This record gives sequence, C-alpha cells and structure tokens, in this order.
Amino acid sequence: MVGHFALVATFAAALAAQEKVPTPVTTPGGPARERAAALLQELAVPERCLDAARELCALGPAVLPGLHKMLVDPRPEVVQRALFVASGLSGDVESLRMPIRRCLEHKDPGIALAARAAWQALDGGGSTLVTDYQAGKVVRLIGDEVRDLLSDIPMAMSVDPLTDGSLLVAAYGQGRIVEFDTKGQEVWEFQGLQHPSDIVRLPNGNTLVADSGNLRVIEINREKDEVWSYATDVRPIDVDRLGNGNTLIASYEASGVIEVDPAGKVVWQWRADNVRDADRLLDGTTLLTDTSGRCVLRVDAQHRTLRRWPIDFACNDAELLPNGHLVVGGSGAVVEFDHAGQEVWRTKVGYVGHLARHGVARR
Ligand SMILES: [Ca+2]
Repeated sequence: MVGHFALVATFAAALAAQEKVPTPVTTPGGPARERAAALLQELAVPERCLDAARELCALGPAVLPGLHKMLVDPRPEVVQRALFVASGLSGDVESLRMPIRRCLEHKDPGIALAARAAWQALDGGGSTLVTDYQAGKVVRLIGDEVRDLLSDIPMAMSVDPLTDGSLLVAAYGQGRIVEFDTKGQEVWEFQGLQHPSDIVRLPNGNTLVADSGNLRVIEINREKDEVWSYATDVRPIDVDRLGNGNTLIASYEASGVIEVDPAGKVVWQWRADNVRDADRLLDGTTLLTDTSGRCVLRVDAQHRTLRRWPIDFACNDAELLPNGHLVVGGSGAVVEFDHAGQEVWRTKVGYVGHLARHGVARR
C-alpha cells in the first residue's frame, strides 16, 4: 500500500451540503458533553448501540473529547466503536484526522478496517461512491451532481477506495481486478477470474475477491499468490473480512449468507437465494440486501428480523450509516432514507453494483 495519505482533490472539493443534517448542539461542555459521555458508554450495550451512535452523531462536536479518549483505548472493541461514530460526525472533526490515521496502521485488523471507513469520511463530504455496471463507470455522487472517476470498465461491479486515493475495481466483464492510482493509471491487476463481483483490500495488503463465476472466494497477496480460499457452495456476490478474522460471504443461489472462520467452518448462516450484500454491524447484527425480496433487513444472530425496509427497485447494495440513515443502490437508483424511513434523497443511476457513503455533508 502506498504510504502517503494526501487529500484527493475531488474529496476536498466535496464539502457541498447534500442533504438535511441535524444541526449540532453547540453548547460548549455542559449538558451536551455529559450526554455524549453517557451515550458513548451505551455503545457497549448491544440493544442500545445503534441508537446511541445515531444520537451521538446528532450531538456533533460535543462528542469529540470522549471520542479522543476512546480512540487510544487499549481495547480494540472500544476503538472500533469510536471509529464508527467518527465516520458519521458532522461539523469540525479535523482533530480526529491524526488519531484515525494512526488507527489505519493498527495491528488489530478490526481497527484498521474500521479506520478505513472513518478515514474516507473525513474528506468525503457526504458523497456516495458507486459503480454503474451498465455504464461501465465508477462515479461519485455529490448531491445531484455525478462525477465520473473512472470509465470504460465493462461491467464495473465493485470498487474499494484505498486510503491514498487509489481505486481497486472488480471488472466483472473483463474477468480481472484492477487498481487505478489517483491519475487513473493502472498500477496493479489480477487476471484469470470469472465474473469478479466484489473486492476488498485488507490491512495487510492482501486482496479478498468474490470470484463469482469460479464459485469461490480467494485471498491473494501483492505477489498474486493465493493465501486463502473458500469454495464450498458459494457463488459469491459480496465478501467482507470481519474484525474477528472471519469472512462474511453473500452468494447467489447457493448457501445464502455465511460467516466462515479462517479454517473454513461455517459459524453463522442466513438462507436466501438472492441476498447480494451482507454487512456485519457494530452491534453484531447483520444488514442484508435481498434483491428478489426487494427489501433490506437487519437480522440478529438468532435469525430474528429486527427491521425491514421495503425498496421499490431491485436493490444490490446497502449501507446503514452511523446517523441511522440507510443508503440503497441497485437497478436504476440510489436512495437514502432517514431513520424514520422517510426518503430524503434519490438519484438515477443505470445499475449500481456497489455503493459506499463517505461522511456526512458539512456546514
Ligand atoms: Ca458487505
């Protein structure tokens, strides 16, 4: 991985307000800071975790003193909670830049992965990075503006933005994954895949690939050696490495959604034919994007459905944000709902294979 962390111009320019953001409570110290301290404690309570995060995001800068303490806590789970809240804060959060940058290099992979999202949020300005499979593009949506970052990538299915501004892309139609630097030049690729659907650059520099057509997930190192694989009853569409070292895989017409440990043992499963995205949330629950069911679900470890968002198009990817909003992309659109389920923003896109929200619009 490239060792510098320069701002990407498109990120820095992306500070335009995009949508309604709760006005931060401006009382210095006092009640807001006390409330923040109590809410930061509640992040550790699974039943309160996501609600506490949402309320913390609304508090704004009053949260910062407590967050700074958590970011240097020796317990990895505490640091991860702080990074999640950090990625949803509005207002002046510049003081978080150095602590988050240190977390990017943390030896705990869960912290390093969580820091990636928080890092992108710092300069993301509330933009949404998406692939448009139909147009063969990677684009950044900022309000109603659509900026092309990469084009001429047949069936661009997934993109992983790296910390130095490079973009790792799963070129589904070319059977390869490609890394582009900030000038759009190819700097690394891996060929011989069949319909790669998702990619993740891991903190150790390896790359996790959903090699869909070959019915396997592989992890390869920079030298392109295969260092891990999983190929039992999967047609992987989405793959994530979790903080505990396990791998979460969502498959089309195969095992559904499975969490497998490094030895390949399935430790959790959600049976469904067409869930195209699964995300493990901070409270241990799982967000599922069910394309055939046209809905997004939040389910717990015991397979209970805690919430269901109906979606009016074939959805492919979703993200539940720290502020409680849900962003969903798929066939024809990207939509954002607030915590109450009200649509706050929608834009037309040909066919979204993957999306990622970076931060909140700042004022
Ligand atoms: Ca996922």
